[in-house]
Amino acid sequence: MLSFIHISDLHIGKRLSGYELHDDQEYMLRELESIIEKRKPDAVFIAGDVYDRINPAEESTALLSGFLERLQSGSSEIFVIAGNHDPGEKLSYLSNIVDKSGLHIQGRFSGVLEKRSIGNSDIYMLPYIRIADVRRYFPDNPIESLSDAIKLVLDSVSIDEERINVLVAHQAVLGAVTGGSEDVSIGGETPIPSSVFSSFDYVALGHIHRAQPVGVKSVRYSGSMLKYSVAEREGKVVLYGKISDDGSLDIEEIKLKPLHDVVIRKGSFSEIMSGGSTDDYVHVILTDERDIPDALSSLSALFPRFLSLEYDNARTRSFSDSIVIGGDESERTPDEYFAELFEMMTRKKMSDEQKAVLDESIREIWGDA
Ligand SMILES: [Mn+2]
Repeated sequence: MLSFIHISDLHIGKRLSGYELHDDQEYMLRELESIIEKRKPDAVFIAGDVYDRINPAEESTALLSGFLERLQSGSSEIFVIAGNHDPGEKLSYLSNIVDKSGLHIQGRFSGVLEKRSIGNSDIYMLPYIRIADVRRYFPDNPIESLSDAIKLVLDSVSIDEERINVLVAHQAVLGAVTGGSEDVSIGGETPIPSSVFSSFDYVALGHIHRAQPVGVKSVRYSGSMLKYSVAEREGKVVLYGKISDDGSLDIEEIKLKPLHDVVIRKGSFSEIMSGGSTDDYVHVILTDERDIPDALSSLSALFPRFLSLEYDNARTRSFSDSIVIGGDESERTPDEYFAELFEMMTRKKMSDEQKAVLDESIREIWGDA
C-alpha cells in the first residue's frame, strides 16, 4: 500500500493585480502542512511550479525552504519536480545531498527518468520538458511531437509491473479543462494523451490549475493551491490517495480554505457600494449603462483587496469580454490613461521620474504631434 498527498502549482511569489500574496501563500502552506501532519502519508508529491518565476525573490525561497523543512521533519518522503515556471537548475541545487534525508528534488531532465523507492512502490520524477530537452539525449530517435518525446522517456526505464508505480510530472494532458490562471500556450506544444501513462498506477500532475482526473481516474491534476486569477471560479483542493498492492486507487479531495478568497461582485454601482465590504480579493462587474466617473477610487476605498473593474452593459456587450479600466477613454490623454492603469496594477502613484519616462516613450512612439 502507498498513501500520498498530491499538490502542485504553489506559484510562490505570485502577485494578483499588484498585490503581494505572501501572507495568503504562507497561510495556505501552513494549511497544507497541517493536513499532511494529520494524514501522515508515505509520500508527498509536489508536481511543479513551486515558484512563480525563474528568479524567485529571497522571501519566496525562504517560504519554500521553511515549508519543505517542516514537511521533511515529518514521516513522509517528499518528491518535488520543477514546472515551467521554476528555475530548474537552482531548484536541484544540493539535491543530491538532501536526497538522503527523504527530500527528492528533480529540477531538470538530465536524460534519465529518476526513480526512488518506498517499500514496494517506485516513484518516477519527470520535471517539465519540451521536445528539445529530450532530443538532445536521444539524437538517434525520431521525435515528431511532445507525445513521442514523453513516450520515449517513459519507455527508457523498465517498469516493474509487480510493484506500485507512480509518476510525478508537469505537462499539459489532452482533455484537461484549464482553471483560468495557467500559462498553457495555445498553438505551442500539443497536449499529450493520457494513454502514454498506462504503465502507472497513479500520475500526479501539475500545470493545469483546476483539480481533475484526465481520461482515467488515476491520471490527475491537483490544481493550484490558490485561485490565481479572477477567471478561477472553482474552490481549491488537495488530493489524498491510497494505492493498494493490487493497484486499485482510492482518492479523496480535501477542500482548502484560503485566508482571502477571490470573488466577483456584480451589480449597479449603488448596489455594490451599499453591499458592504469584504476582506476577500474582489473583481467588480458594474451593470450601470453609464460609466461611473470615480468608480475605481470608490471601489478601492470600499474593498481593501480590490482587484479590477469591468462593465457589463449594452456598450461592453457590443464590443467584447475584455476588461474595461473605467472612465470615458475618449476624454483621456494617453498618459492619464496609462497613469490609471499603473496605479491599478501597482497600487502606487507614478513618480515624477516614471512620468518622464512615459512622456519620452509616448513621444518616441507617436511623435510630438
Ligand atoms: Mn502553474
